[in-house]
Amino acid sequence: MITKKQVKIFDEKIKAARSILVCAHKNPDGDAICSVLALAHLIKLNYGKDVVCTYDGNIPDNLDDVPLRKDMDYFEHIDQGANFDVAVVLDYGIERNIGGPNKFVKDAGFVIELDHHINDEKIGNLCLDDVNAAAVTEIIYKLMVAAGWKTDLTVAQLIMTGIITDTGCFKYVKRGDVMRIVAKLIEYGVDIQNIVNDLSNKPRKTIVTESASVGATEFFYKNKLALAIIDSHQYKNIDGRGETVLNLLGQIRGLEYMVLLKEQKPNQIGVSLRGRPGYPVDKIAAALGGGGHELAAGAVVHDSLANVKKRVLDLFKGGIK
Ligand SMILES: [Mn+2]
Repeated sequence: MITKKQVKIFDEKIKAARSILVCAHKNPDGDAICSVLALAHLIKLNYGKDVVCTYDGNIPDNLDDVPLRKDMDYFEHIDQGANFDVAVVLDYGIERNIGGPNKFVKDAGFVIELDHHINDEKIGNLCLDDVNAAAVTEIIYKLMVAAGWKTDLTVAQLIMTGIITDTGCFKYVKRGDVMRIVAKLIEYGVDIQNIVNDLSNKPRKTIVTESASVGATEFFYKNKLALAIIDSHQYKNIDGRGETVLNLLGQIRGLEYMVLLKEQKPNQIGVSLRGRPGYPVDKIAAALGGGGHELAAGAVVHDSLANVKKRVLDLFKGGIK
């Protein structure tokens, strides 16, 4: 619930600001990028102000056709001495997830956050957080309505794209609230099929590499756990995620857990964990120094591929009957 008082503070701070930065978490996903671009565009439409949209890490290739995508600037490409009156931080979870842009956030006169992650160490001076929101773009929609802002089809498409990507195309929707927003966006003119089509936008080498990884998957613990690997050579062909590997493995009958090990560089292994409903993976991710959601979590472990593989399999051992 966004209060009138919160809207008033947001309005006053944006009105007074001569410079505004908007950013989200490092290696932004669909919700992170679309919430940055939607909020920046709403500020432009309603306050006539240009906003610096920045990020750290990589933007997945399948998001190349997101509206206004070209407005996302890599943080090293913006003026390093810049000082922002207001920094808006979206979808960040914990402070260290912000990455490079965090130096601008730390120096900003006022920090506004909109997030749906559980976080006990908030960095915002104004916090428009909602852990029940399916996506941060859902919070932006609610802010837009509460503030009575004018909007356009680009904003509507960005909000829908954030919802689609963060809910796995509505699979993870838990409350009717977000679907009522989806209905409004459709009535406004957003075409879900077009958005999903635009998101099917990966380079051929990525899909070919991901398929090869699936083909070499090993199965453990009476075929209840699948473990796939993307080595350092294959890693160059994917956009850092390998989501297709997990999606394909997740369709195998009887499988409870999916593990993907990505050799980002020697002795740096990205671990992605997925569980079927009833088979949580968040505690295993936490044991590896990472985190995430109950059924989708991960970590980055600084050790050899062989050692990380052994460690992950050992952690699952106790939990699998
Ligand atoms: Mn999100």
